Amino acid sequence: MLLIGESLNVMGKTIGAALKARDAKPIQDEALLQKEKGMDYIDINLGPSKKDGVELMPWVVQTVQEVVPDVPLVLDTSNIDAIEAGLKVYKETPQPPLINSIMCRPERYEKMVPIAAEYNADFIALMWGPEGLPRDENERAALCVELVYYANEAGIANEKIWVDGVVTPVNVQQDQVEPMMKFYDMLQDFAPGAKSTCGLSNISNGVPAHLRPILNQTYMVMLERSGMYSVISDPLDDVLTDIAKGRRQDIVDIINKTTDNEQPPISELSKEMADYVKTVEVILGRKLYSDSWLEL
Ligand code: THG
Repeated sequence: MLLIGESLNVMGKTIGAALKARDAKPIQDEALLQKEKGMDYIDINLGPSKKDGVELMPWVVQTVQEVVPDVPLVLDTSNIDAIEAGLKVYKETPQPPLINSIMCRPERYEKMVPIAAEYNADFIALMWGPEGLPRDENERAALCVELVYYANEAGIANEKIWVDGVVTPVNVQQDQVEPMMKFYDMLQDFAPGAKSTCGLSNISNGVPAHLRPILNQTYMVMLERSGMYSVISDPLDDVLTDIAKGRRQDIVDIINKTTDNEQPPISELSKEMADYVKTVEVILGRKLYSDSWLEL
């Protein structure tokens, strides 16, 4: 599983202030930390960045590339001109830069696909359509086919398209989990060779901070089984990174066994493993979500 670090983020306290002040040091420290933590890509998340994105994005790209020139970057803002300005100054990395993201809305993708083509960038295809969030796997598939077809016509191969089905928080929408997995299960049928990604931490948005890691970790393992290629994740979650890099087969096994209803009784498991069993059941909607799901 490839990892994209999420925490170079305008919403963060330290990073937000550093971006505003054009203070390079905290941003370079964050980039170095993410590399040390094993992130394969770094997401530069500037939010809407309407006012100064065109000036800010190239500054951040250059600031980060000064210290980690070999780490490919993800340009994350809804400001299209800011994305293009970032790509203009981007110094070649072993993998191409990744545009985050292109929505399945003609007025967006007609502008952005040509930019991806011109700069040879990969892009995240966000399954967010003219009517917002799709309701199920079939609506996601229909949106995906439309955008992939348009990109192919512009000369972009499926291998350069990273499909994001849009993860929603489990505590408000438990019923979106299954459609997501079904969508990724069939992705290769209608977009052969396409890559995939998602904002993993969205699943635990609004959940008490100490409970977020186990939800994120469990959901990542479940998505990997449906072919997920990469996730945007918290670089400070060392267990998540260990799982992603194949160092925690014990956790993968208990999660997959629980998905298949073949887990041992809770009483025979360590507290650590029992917690993963309970978390799978909440994510799959076998148990109703509540913040105290691990105590039940
Ligand atoms: N898909 C795509 N891109 C995305 C998302 C997605 N980019 C943004 C987001 N979703 C993924 N990135 C984050 C970044 C931070 C958090 C969640 C997702 C997060 N941060 C903590 C919080 O808000 O509590 C800490 C913030 C801080 O640093 O203080 O949860 O879905 N393509």
